[in-house]
Amino acid sequence: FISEPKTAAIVGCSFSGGQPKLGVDKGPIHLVEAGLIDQLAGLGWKVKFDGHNQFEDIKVLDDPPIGILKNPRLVSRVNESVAQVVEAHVRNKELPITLGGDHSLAIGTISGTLSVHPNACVIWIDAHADINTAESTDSGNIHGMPVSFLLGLGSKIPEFSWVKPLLKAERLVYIGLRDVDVGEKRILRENNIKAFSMHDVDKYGIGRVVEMALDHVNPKRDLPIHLSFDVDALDPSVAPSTGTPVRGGLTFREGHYICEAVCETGLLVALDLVEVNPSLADDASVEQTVAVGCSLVRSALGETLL
Ligand code: EXY
Ligand code: MN
Ligand code: MN
Ligand code: MN
Repeated sequence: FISEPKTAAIVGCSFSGGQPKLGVDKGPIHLVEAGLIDQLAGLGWKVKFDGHNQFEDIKVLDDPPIGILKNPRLVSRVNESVAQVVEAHVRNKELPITLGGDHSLAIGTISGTLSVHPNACVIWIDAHADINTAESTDSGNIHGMPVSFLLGLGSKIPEFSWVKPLLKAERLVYIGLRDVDVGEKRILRENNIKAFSMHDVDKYGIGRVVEMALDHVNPKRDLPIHLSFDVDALDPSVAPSTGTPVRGGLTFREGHYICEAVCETGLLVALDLVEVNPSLADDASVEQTVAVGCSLVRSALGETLL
């Protein structure tokens, strides 16, 4: 799907409005300062980067909760803008690499991908299912909800009416889950959504899990893939600087294996790397998490394949 020479477009999204902890908006700055662009260029990619998106032009002066949803207007408008940017890159046959920022940004990135490739599948790597609806959320943090918006589940919030339910449940698969709310488990069951938890990773091994995940969403290996990677899928010993760490996560190699296997399909059309929060740990942990983030992106772009 990507034309030669392959072009990647870095979409740095300094955004934290989908959750309450400051600092996650600094994730993209740290990833780029760590040398990500040169690293990708070193792999033979043409890399476009026109500065971090700070969304300064999006002014939401009054943003009271809708129900218990926090910052709903800001999250909506930022994502509408992200969707346009991602859509333009995908249309242009460039690979958008969205650096977060919190995972609410996937409302925009996946909307952008699906508006160009309606048949694309989504591989969601996360400790969490991020599928709460306006009814089921306990926290009101929209980074715990993007998938329900994309599937069109739960009551409709007029503020988000631009989000079209373009994602079909059978084109979505999760890997890495281990902290899923009771209401989310019901939503996964009722909508027949395929999810591989850490229990499955232990039971089958990551190789088999990725194969089963691809067999489910992409049985003929002919559909475009959007990979949305939340660093909290990794074990906190591997990626400590993140807002909602959960122990018992993916090892360094398991995380990289997923990126390599997706790269190997040749079907990747968009990548998100989100929830790196450089404010939440000591310097060494921040450096480690940022380095792992860069390394995952490189793997998705072919570094570790011979
Ligand atoms: N399920 C919880 C909630 O809805 O608030 C926790 C969500 C954490 C989401 C992080 C980004 O993956
Ligand atoms: Mn997430
Ligand atoms: Mn998560
Ligand atoms: Mn909860």
